[in-house]
Amino acid sequence: KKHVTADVMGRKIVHFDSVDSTNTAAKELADKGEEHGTVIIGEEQTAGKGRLGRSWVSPKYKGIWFSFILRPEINPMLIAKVTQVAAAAVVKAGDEMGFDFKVKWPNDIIMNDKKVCGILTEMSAELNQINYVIPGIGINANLDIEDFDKELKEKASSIKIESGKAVDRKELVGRIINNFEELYDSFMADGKGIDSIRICRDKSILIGREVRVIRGGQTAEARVLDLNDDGELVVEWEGGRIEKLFSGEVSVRGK
Ligand code: BT5
Repeated sequence: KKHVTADVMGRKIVHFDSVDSTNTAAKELADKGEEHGTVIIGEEQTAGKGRLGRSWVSPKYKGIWFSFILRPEINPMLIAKVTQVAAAAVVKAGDEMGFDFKVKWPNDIIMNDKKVCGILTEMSAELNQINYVIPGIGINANLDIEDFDKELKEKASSIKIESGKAVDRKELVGRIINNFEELYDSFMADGKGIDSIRICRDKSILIGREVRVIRGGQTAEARVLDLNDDGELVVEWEGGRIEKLFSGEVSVRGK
């Protein structure tokens, strides 16, 4: 805990040597009333989750697999912003430690065109009331090439592989928690999360690129014009129509 100087975030840290998923564990704790700001960390996840039911490779001691329990009083429509706050907190920590992190909207952190971190934000809400929001962050800190299967090697990597040296996981997670508190407070203050969005825009790998957008099982080609102050991806479809995307799956063409 020596790297955590934040007040509320990480005031309590629940640590597991092994856990199915820190998001699932966080939800169970939150259902029992666990308070805002608690962080759940697992040294390994036996059933790490990606989005849309996909799985997340989470070998023991090599990564940083963790989740926050948040109880914000915001419109459930705003939960995508929590993902941006988390992404910005990771990128800022990378900057502080000299890692060249880029952001692939909405939830991936990239080094040299390979994914080194993913974010999964889950929520429990009734009517227009949020009960809790759980952003889960998975960082491939010290994974080795052998930790990825043939298919994953093509698109995934670790900070250790890309930077050539092992990462101090405690320092990195501490910095992320501290940055998360600052950026989350700023989001609560302005209701938009402008500071986080700007960090994500500055480090975006998508702006100016040709991408493939997958929506409702359909694929279409577009050029990314901007990440606007509302955190939406502004794209121009082939043919010239401009649209703002609020969430979705985007892949860089030719990759
Ligand atoms: C994500 O999903 O990128 C969200 C990942 C969130 C993981 C954290 S770890 C702590 C917390 N607890 C959890 O159970 N989850 C969160 P998505 O964009 O759907 O990407 C998933 C896809 O990335 C998979 O289908 C694989 O192709 C690939 N993948 C799996 N493991 C990976 C890894 N360790 N690094 C990079 N890519 C991976």
